[in-house]
Amino acid sequence: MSALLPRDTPVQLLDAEGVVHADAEFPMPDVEELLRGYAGLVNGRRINDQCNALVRQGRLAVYPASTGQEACQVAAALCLERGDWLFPTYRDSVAVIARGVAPAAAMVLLRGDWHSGYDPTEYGIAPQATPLATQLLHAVGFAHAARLRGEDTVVLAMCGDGATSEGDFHEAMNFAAVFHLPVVFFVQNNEFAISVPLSRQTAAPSLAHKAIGYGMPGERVDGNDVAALLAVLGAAVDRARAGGGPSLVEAHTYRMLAHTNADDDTRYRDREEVQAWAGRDPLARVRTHLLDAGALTETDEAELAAAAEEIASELRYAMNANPQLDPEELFAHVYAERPETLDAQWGVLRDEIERTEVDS
Ligand SMILES: Cc1ncc(C[n+]2csc(CCOP(=O)(O)OP(=O)(O)O)c2C)c(N)n1
Ligand SMILES: [Mg+2]
Repeated sequence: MSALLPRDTPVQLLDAEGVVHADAEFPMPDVEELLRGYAGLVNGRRINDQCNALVRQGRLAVYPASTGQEACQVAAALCLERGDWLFPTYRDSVAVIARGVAPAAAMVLLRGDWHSGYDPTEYGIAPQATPLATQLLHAVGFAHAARLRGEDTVVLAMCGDGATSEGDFHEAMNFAAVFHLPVVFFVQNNEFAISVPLSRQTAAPSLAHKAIGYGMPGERVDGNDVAALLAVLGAAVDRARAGGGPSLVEAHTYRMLAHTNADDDTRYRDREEVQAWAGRDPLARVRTHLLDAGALTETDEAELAAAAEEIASELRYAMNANPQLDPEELFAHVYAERPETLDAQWGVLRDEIERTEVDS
């Protein structure tokens, strides 16, 4: 039974200084995988910076940044095969992009243009969920259906620390365990649910400890260590694919910025805490390790930076173009036949548009 319990301290393969800590259970990923991870981190950080700027420029309605959490984002995408499925939240845009969606398409939701800018079936990625923990139930239902159809699909479902207090979290974990489904629940514990700290969220020893209550294994991992994340998530995915059932992985990380641009985090946390986490940056440690191993040169770094800059500039260009939107789409796909009440609302909006077009 104790095999279901997580360790007392999170699995770590690279510490904040980039020093290797060998682990008997979780071997260090090979250099190619680490280089892929590092490239994803460089792109992810640049995308986060760019999106934060686009919010200030009024080009994005909102951006829940994953700044500081890029290792979780990148590992979640890299540990899955093509036919697998990812169920992300509003904060997981970098994971969506790391799995292949074009950044501009990933931003459609946060720009407020449409519910999702990509075709979920093309990428094996569900639409990003804003209602907390609902995506966990969708993920479990999806895995159940895939199994009934005899498909070899693994589902990775992401959520935050706050979302673990939702009833949906409990129902999803319980159903997945009882039906022994191929689901990896991946909790990014970034210490806060908007202004609510983890200490007000749970009295459990850790979020990974919740797993044993459902009869599935739980593991804790350093969420700023991409090497450890690739190893731990990779093992959880392999187990699920081999018929070993679901598991819960809790990554210990930190939300370096405010919840979104609509939040002022100086009101509920002190700068010393934020500063301490800046010293545990996910990019620095793997970079140091790769440089020390002679696996990363100055030329490689320049190429990675140039590629990230190219992504950011394409995103800027796309976001600066005014989208051609049809306001009537607001009322589409709600009912098979539009009821009179919605007709009336469209009438009000149409009149408003006509009036403002005449005025301007
Ligand atoms: C069902 C539901 N209740 C409340 C909210 C409002 N809300 C949005 S984000 C958030 C905090 C979530 O925190 P956490 O799960 O830790 O994720 P994080 O934002 O830290 O990534 C809340 C309460 C919501 N979106 N959905
Ligand atoms: Mg959180």
